[in-house]
Amino acid sequence: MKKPFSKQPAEKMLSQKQINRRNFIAFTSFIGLNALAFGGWRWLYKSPKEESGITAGARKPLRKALNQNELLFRKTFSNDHLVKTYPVSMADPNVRVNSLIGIEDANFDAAKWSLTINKKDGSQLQLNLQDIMALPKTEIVYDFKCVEGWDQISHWGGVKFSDFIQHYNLQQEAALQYVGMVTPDKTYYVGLDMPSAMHPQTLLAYEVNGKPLPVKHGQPLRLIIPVKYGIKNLKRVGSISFSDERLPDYWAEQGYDYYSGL
Ligand SMILES: Nc1nc2c(c(=O)[nH]1)N[C@H]1C(S)=C(S)[C@@H](COP(=O)(O)O)O[C@H]1N2
Ligand SMILES: [Mo]
Repeated sequence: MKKPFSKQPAEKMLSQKQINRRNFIAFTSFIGLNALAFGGWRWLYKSPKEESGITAGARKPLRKALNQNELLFRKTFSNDHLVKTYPVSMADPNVRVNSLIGIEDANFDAAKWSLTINKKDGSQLQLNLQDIMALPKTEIVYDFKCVEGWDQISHWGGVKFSDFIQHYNLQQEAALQYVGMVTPDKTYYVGLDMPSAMHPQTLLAYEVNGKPLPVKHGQPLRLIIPVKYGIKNLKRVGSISFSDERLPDYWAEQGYDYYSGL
C-alpha cells in the first residue's frame, strides 16, 4: 500500500555544517545591518547643522531633503492649481482667532496706519487704506488651515495681491523671487515665494464676513494666502519688501517649514 505522502520529495535534512553556516550568516547580517543603521545615524548626527538664518535647526542632509521636497511640491502645485472655494453661506460667522503677535498694541490707531512698500530701487511707497480699497475688490470663501490642527471655512474680501502689483507698477519687484511682509511693530513677519504671493487667490484683505477687519483678525489689512497654512497669513501688514533672497520668517526661524504650502 502506498503512503499518501510518498509523492512529496523527502525533506532534506540539514547537516550540522549547513546549520552552522546559516547561523553564521544570520548573525553577521544582524550585526552588519545594525552597524549600518548606527553609522547612518552617527553620520546624520555629526553632519554640520545648517547656519542659523532664515531657517534654523536642521542637520544639513535633512535640510537638503526638505528642500528637494519643497521643489517637488512647487512643481506639482503650480499657479494654475486653485484652492477649493465654497458658497458664502458656508462661511462660519464665528471666525477663530489664533495668536496675536504684532497686533497687541492697545494704542494702535488704524486711522494713522499706512502701508509701506519698499521698492527695488530703494524708494518707498506710502499707501493708506482708501488707496487700497479703491482697487478692484475680490472675495474668497475657503477652508483656512492652521498647522495647529484646526481648519474653518471663512470669507475674506480685499484686493488681489497681483492686481495690487499691477496697479502700482511693481512688476520689477514681482520679478524677484521672494516677498516679505512685516507687522508695523516688526514682531511678526513672513517670507513668501513670489509664485504663491502672485497666486490668483492671494489677497491683501480688509474685510472678513463682509465687515472691516477687527483688531484680532489684523485690522486694517492682512494677508490671505489660501495656498499656505495659517502661519503665513500675516495679520496687520505694515510693510512689504521684495528680494531674490528668502526674506525673514518668524516661524521658519523656529524650525517650521519655510514654504508651508498646502
Ligand atoms: N500678526 C500676526 N499674524 C498672524 C499670527 C500672529 O500671531 N500675528 N498668527 C498666524 C497664525 S498661526 C494663524 S493660524 C492665523 C490665524 O488667523 P486668525 O486669527 O484671523 O484666524 O494668523 C496668522 N497671522
Ligand atoms: Mo496657525
